[in-house]
Amino acid sequence: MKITDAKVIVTCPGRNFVTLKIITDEGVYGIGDATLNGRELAVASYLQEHLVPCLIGRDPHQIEDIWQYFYRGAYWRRGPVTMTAIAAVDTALWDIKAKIAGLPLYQLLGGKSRSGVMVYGHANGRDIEETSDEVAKYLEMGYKAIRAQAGVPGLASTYGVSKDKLFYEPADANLPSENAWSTAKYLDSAPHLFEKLRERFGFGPHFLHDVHHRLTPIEAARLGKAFEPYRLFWMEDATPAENQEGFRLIRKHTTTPLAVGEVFNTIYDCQTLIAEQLIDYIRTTVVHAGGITHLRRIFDFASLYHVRSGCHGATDLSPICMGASLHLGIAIPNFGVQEYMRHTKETDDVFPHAYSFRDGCLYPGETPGHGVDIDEALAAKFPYSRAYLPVNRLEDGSMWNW
Ligand code: GCO
Ligand code: MG
Repeated sequence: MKITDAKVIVTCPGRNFVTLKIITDEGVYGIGDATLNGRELAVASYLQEHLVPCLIGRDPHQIEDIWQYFYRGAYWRRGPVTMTAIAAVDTALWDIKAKIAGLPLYQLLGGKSRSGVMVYGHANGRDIEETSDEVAKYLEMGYKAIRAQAGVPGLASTYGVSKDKLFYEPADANLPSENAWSTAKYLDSAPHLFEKLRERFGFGPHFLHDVHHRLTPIEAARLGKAFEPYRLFWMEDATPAENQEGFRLIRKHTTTPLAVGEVFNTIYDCQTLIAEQLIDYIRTTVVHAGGITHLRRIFDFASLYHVRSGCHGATDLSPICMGASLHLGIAIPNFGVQEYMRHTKETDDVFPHAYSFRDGCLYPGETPGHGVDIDEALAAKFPYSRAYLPVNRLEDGSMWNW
């Protein structure tokens, strides 16, 4: 069996997505997500110019060898653009292998370890009351786990708070919009949100919170401590993790579980975090961490240290990534939770998929492969439209982490 063609498809059904479609001489094809929010065309070009020419003529069954060829074989390793491109190839190849076997992908990954994949949704509001009402809506929809974010009093805009509740989309402008940030104001307000949520909803639902890289380790330690009475499922991205050792300090001070890793792209980004048990959940995902092959390696490593999966699942990860992630999530022993931000109808129409939501869980479905397809004719009706993630400044104008 041979790969005869590989196409890079860029489409914007409400937001930009990059997809790789690998075609074989037996007519079977597979697809992989290659979307890197705000840097889409860099990945499209990396695939088109550098990986696709090397794919033609290869045996699509040799997934591990092809992965190693693009990772180890290239002198320039790692980085989000490279690893997203490799992920797309890898995901498409797993899709092909499972389709040929006539099996849903999870069967090739060891079969089901659980009946469904618990997901968390996003409740957000301009203030605590509005967020609390949003939480009530998610509970009505059957969610067992909910991420809660609220506007910070005194700040014009806050990460995670959007007008359109179900489809939060941070890449909101064709040049980066600017947010303002005050750590002091945030630290004073964030614990009250969870105090109020526990008062209203009790301790049944799981609550999560995303700090979005805004704090230093000692500030994160203080917040983790303040959250303790409200027993969060996790506190996410408390501090930027280029400096993995920074988490030692947070860990020393709080029992609030820690999650990190949506921007990581290899196992080396979380090696210390996992081996020293500095985190509880690793958020690496199929599309940004080298595909199913590499993500499974990360999760296996994590399983040795009681670290569980908590895959990123925002709207900028296409339904293909979600489908692949669900097959992995239902199979691995150390699954934790899966993020699930719903895609718009336009996006779902371009990417018909077998997965479905029921009672707070997603189910990958039984379609051979990862169960997600692309309607190319429809995709062609939505041309690329440049969109950036915002940037963030402190109130005195200093550049800060968004
Ligand atoms: C999350 C994330 C997203 C990211 C977005 C960037 O936890 O879902 O932090 O909201 O900001 O995916 O592209
Ligand atoms: Mg996040």
